Amino acid sequence: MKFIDEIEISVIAGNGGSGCVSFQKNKTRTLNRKVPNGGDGGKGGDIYLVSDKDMNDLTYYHYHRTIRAENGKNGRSYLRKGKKGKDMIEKVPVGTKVFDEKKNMIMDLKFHNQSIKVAVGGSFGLGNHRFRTKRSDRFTEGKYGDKKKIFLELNMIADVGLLGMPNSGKSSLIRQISSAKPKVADYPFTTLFPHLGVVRTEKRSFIVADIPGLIDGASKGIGLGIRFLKHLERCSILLHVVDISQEDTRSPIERIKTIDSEIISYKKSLFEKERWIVFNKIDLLDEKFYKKTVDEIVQKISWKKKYYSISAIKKIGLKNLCRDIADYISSERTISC
Ligand SMILES: Nc1nc2c(ncn2[C@@H]2O[C@H](COP(=O)(O)OP(=O)(O)OP(=O)(O)O)[C@@H](O)[C@H]2O)c(=O)[nH]1
Ligand SMILES: [Mg+2]
Repeated sequence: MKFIDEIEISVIAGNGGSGCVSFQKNKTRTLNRKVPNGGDGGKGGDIYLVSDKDMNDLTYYHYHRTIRAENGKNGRSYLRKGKKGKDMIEKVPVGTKVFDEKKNMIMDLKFHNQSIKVAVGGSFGLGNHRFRTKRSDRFTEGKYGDKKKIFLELNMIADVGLLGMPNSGKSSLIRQISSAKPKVADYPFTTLFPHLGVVRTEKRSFIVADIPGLIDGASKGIGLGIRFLKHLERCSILLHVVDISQEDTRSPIERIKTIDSEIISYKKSLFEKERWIVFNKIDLLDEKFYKKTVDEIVQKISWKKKYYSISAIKKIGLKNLCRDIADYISSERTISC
């Protein structure tokens, strides 16, 4: 299965139909002149992109690299206008940025049902009835429609982004709290591309993004993570999921620092986002032990922001976490309004 979040496509709008040259039949032959009655052509179809919340990625365009709109039809006799070419309306996921050939952004489709005209159909030609000079056989041709390349880049729109090492339980968490059902398994890199899930709380709903795990060197392109970090750039909060039970060669503190340094190397603005630590898999540890461990970690790394102890599998601490996220998002929206 593919996940495509960047692609170049060609858009070819419809050509305008040409005007017609025709003359009215003069049955009585009383008039010694021809009356022009050729109709105008039809305009070429335009191409629009419309954001749709039900589209996940840009994979559709991998199989549809060229989008064409219909040509306008030529005009006909008796002043009949040629049919307008049908517009082409294609869906893109919410969060798609549209760039022109020179890579200048022309639109950021941030909300559901926003649209942009990316190629304009050619204008129609005029029939000879427009040129009412004597015995006129003048007409004009329809114009070519736009033909160009555009670039689409998806930056998913989510309120909350899940970050962490592979196997820390990010997908297990999103499965428990939201509608998303990414695969969960006991090996690294189970998640290969981002998933979005909607979480519904009493107060409000919010969207969570689960991305593949990050490892050492992610910011230099090692593993899968870096490629997908851009999907967290629009989030209000990042949740750094840490496996507290893991008997790894590295301590949880070292693992936290690894992720921190990867995020900072990727982009400072991402590092400066509101970020909470979520210590997961507490069901595998004795209560006293995990509390002591968590206290030690937050002290040693001088963590000043929020942190939570949860078990994604046993659903411990999830309600509290989701309630706080809903509160945070609501307060942030109020401030920014
Ligand atoms: N005991 C226990 N196991 C958990 C918990 N959360 C996740 N797991 C297990 O940890 C393993 C990894 O979980 P995933 O949710 O796939 O981890 P991930 O962070 O999405 O991993 P990647 O997609 O590889 O980055 C699975 O075997 C889960 O069943 C938990 O709270 N308790
Ligand atoms: Mg996963």
